[in-house]
Amino acid sequence: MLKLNSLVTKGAAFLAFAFLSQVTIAASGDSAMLESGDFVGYSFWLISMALAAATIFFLMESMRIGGKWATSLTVSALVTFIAAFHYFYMREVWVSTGTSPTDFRYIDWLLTVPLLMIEFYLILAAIATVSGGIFWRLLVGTLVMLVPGYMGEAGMINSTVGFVIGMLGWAYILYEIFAGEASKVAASQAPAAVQKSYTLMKWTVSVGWAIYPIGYFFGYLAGGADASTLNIVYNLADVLNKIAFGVFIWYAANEDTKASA
Ligand SMILES: *C/C=C(C)/C=C/C=C(C)/C=C/C1=C(C)CCCC1(C)C
Repeated sequence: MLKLNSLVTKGAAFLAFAFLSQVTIAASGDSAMLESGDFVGYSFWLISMALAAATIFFLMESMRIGGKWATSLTVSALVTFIAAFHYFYMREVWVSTGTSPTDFRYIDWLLTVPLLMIEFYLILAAIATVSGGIFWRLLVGTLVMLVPGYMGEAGMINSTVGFVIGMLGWAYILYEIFAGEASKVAASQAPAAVQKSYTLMKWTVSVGWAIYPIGYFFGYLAGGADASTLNIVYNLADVLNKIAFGVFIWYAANEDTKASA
């Protein structure tokens, strides 16, 4: 057992270093130069590195804590991993064109938001018996939120219509996590540490996520927003919505594991 453990840890360390070298290549590659004084460019860079570091942390902790929490922590790592690669690319788009990498944000969201939604299911599944319906309803809410939002931004449908349908999808997600089955399981069966992280996660989905529709509103419905401001705000929002969100899950995993040791 001890042998297997150290083998797994070595494997994880190897993966982490392979990832780090990949990050270094991707980040320094054939990129256009980041100009001194380009604060939006700096914010893309900083978030890229924070996401890469968070990925290694969640991976290593998933190996260390393991057990019933391994999956939740691995999914946190997947979120930051996927986002890190999108951020390398988005930085390139910004640095070489000075325009917002909107398409890539949506591709990133389409992959990472469903994974963030799975986390609500996973942290509850770690401590209680829950139905898969929680996950499927949150997934439907995600698609109703993101697909019309993209179509509205891309000019495929009227931008107000895209916004309104997207808001309904988000409202449905909020309903599920504040008043639906997920919230009931959390309130009635979760130990204190899991309840605490569930609360932080649900407020992240309310307050942290509000930044994106606000950006959409100013960008498309209220006469246009400054691309620099919008990108800095989105970049900072992702620190909360992707990295801190993962840290909340890590907190529950760590506390629950210590409590049952
Ligand atoms: C890591 C990325 C995250 C958590 C992205 C979240 C994106 C949203 C919450 C987007 C929401 C939108 C609406 C609620 C209305 C329509 C426009 C959207 C897609 C920007």
